[in-house]
Amino acid sequence: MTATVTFTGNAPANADSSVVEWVEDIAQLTQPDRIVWCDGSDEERQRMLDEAVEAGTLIKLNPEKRPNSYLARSNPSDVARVESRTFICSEHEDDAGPTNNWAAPAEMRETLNGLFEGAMRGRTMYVVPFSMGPVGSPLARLGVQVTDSPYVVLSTGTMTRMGAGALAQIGPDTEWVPAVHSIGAPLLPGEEDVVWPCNETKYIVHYPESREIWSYGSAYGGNAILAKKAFALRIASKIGEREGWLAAHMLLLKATNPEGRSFHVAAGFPSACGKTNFAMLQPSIPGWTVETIGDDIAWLAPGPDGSLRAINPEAGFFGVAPGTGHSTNPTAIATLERDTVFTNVALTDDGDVWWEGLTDEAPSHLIDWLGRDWTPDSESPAAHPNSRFTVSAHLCPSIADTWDDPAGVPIDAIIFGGRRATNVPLVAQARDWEHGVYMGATLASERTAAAEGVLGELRRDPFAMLPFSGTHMADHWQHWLNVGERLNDTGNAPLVFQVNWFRRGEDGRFLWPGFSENSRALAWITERIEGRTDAVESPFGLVPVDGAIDYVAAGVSSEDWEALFAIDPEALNAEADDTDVFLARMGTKVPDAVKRQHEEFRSRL
Ligand code: GTP
Ligand code: SPV
Ligand code: MN
Repeated sequence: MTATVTFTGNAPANADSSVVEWVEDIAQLTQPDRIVWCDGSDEERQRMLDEAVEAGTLIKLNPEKRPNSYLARSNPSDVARVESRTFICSEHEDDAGPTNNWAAPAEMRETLNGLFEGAMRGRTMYVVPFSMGPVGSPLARLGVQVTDSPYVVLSTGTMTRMGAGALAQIGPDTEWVPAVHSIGAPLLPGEEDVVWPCNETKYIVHYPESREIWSYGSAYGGNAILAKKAFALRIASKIGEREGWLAAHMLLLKATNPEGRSFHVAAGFPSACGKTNFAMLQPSIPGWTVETIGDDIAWLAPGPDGSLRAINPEAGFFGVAPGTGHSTNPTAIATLERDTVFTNVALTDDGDVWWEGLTDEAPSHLIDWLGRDWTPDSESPAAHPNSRFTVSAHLCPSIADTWDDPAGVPIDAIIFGGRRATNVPLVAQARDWEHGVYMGATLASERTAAAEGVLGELRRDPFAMLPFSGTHMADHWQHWLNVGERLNDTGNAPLVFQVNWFRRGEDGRFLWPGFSENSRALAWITERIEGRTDAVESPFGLVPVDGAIDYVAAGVSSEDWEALFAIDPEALNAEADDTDVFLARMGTKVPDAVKRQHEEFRSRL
């Protein structure tokens, strides 16, 4: 043994040697001042919250307004996922595909070794074991992240089952995903720290074959909470491909109709396109209830009975703040009453938080997300458009009691959706699984603030996974076709649908009120599952017959209702041309089934 043992001398006695040795290696490389193994206890969390307040990273909110809640303000350069700095370093470039940044693993390892060398000097390295999915569930997976960011430890504590319970699951033969994270801001002796240390240089790197994650330079969200997008989607999509299950950027919900029949739904919308809101839906239709199972990630696996079983691998919500208000998402507002960490929202004069859309009227004075005085006359928004809340799932009043069932829930319907001002109807049913895969594969959406880039620009976001696939996108489609075949064989394949809450009129306003009224599309979907309502053919698939959805009760005029389903042949032909270009860009791996479906789409125009 070398002198380096002092680094890991404080490892829990039951920590598997594979973990201890890895921690030791990373400590050798990054040279932290000390190592803390996180146990996930309440005392540990409180201690870290207090320390983060002391360091200025967190501002404690007024406990009378919002008990045990905090505000973090990030560095203004560190506010969203950086897709341009995210890499899938598979052995072969062709396994990453045209939608991912790729670099040769050996080359990337060399680059990262250089960056991580001494990166944690002057800081504490936290060892954060976690389980994605209920601890011990056959569908759950284990990981260990090391990080020098207390904010990231606190976030991972909320978003996963973090601590001693997860570590105890790791034995000599257990597979676990190692995730190395550094903010890349070593401290010289005596150097004063800043409230949100990070580095201009950023790398979010995945090695799909060896199932490793390395992240450098950012402390924000998906860049840094590696359990989430890096593990539960990018690495998991690769694992799922090998093992026959699906990692999806999807919410999970349970809808119960007035007769008491329940349906489980998985819905994939791109970032900031309504998953949290749909998962927490309060139906406007009397007699219906919706319960929440997950709001961002679903793992879907064919079960022993031939049904598609789903778990939410996460344990909390990292949700978009702007637009979340009493009138749009009262369930989220109730969830956030206490025990919440807010990031990049505004601070009120009485020590509470505010963001655009929380209330109809803005307070007369705020401190904005950059720490500046703000009034309603200010030019820029008070909260960053990608400001977020981090809160435990069990604080959500609509959480289903089956949300953490180790066996998962059986999925009845899969929905794809995006932000589409034009072309895409409010709701349509795929003719079959293959058509559903085509819907997912050709999904497009207008860009949001969840990632860097030009807002509003239409981009393809297949399966809402463009930034999250650890594999070649066309391989992802083939994998969905393969899983569908297995489900079809048992007659248990879920029905597939597409929705669009964001179609606009010529005057630019949304044609559909959205939010609680989305229950009307959801109810129609369940009626299709039950075979209770007819549908008519359209180029997009099967759409509701007249009278099947009570749009008048939703406050929608008959003109707007028609516009929500209007077909503009010229615009659709242009979109089909664009799909040709897109499919060509995806290359030779595009499954024949997807090409066939595209030809069929054209022939129906
Ligand atoms: P990620 O966490 O980034 O994956 O996003 P998400 O898909 O969970 O999106 P979320 O539910 O947080 O919604 C993002 C934004 O869309 C918020 O500002 C919502 O207010 C808004 N939004 C959600 N549902 C609707 C809807 O039905 N209609 C309209 N007009 N806006 C919506
Ligand atoms: C998303 O961007 O889809 C998110 C937030 O859910 S993050 O975890 O940062 O990816
Ligand atoms: Mn997301």
